Amino acid sequence: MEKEKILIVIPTLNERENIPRLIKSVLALGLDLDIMFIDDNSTDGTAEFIKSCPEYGKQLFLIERPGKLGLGTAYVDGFLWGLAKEYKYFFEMDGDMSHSPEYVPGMLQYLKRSNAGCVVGSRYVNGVSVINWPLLRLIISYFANVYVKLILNMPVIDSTSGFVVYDRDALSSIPLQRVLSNGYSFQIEMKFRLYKKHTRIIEFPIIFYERVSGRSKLSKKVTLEAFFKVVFIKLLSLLSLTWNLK
Ligand SMILES: Nc1nc2c(ncn2[C@@H]2O[C@H](COP(=O)(O)OP(=O)(O)O)[C@@H](O)[C@H]2O)c(=O)[nH]1
Ligand SMILES: [Mg+2]
Repeated sequence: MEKEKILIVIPTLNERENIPRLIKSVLALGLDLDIMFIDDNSTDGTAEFIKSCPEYGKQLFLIERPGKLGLGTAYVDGFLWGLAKEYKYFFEMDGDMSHSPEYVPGMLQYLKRSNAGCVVGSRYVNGVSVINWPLLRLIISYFANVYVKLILNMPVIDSTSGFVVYDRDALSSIPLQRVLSNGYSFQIEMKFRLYKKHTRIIEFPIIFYERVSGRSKLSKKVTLEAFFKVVFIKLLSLLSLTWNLK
């Protein structure tokens, strides 16, 4: 495998209407990359579509899980698969086209040019760059970041963003099997764990587009989980000397 190879990990739950466009635009970037989908038994033919692509088994890979096991464990499964191989860069991306593949080369360049371990595609660097969200959702997301800043005090503006690229060393420094969060707080916890390892995290401005097809799979329960998990993570990091060890 090439030394600089990229793995893009994409969790999917009923994204059949979105992934053809997503796959096409990611592959059109012409980068040396593979995509790993983690599908939680979608009922709309998502996995079948992936398997029917000519690139399947070459540039497109798929882990099929028996049911909705959550976003966090999906990423962890994808990362562990990639870390067992020789990928150098690991992207996290949603499967609903909210994270435009056009930012991938820029985020990657930014990571390579810096001494950071992670670049976050950030919605709140230049004001607010989110398209088509209801006002309430925008307010919740914005204040979630303010809340996280207050509790965890890490130098990241958009800590809940799920559009991220990690350098292999940074990602492999995180004890992935010990990550506590499975929903929105997964994004926060990953960044906090890096921050606690003194890994530099930098932000790249992106415009986030709300999905056009399908619907959100993350519930109010997941939002609430994130609210409490942030405090829990903070407490654990203060009380347990081993919480961030492999
Ligand atoms: N494999 C898997 N994917 C999930 C799960 N929950 C959400 N996703 C995927 O994660 C991405 C983000 O979820 P989405 O529903 O768009 O969340 P939102 O953007 O916060 O509304 C999408 O690609 C979903 O299909 C899950 O439990 N398992
Ligand atoms: Mg979405």
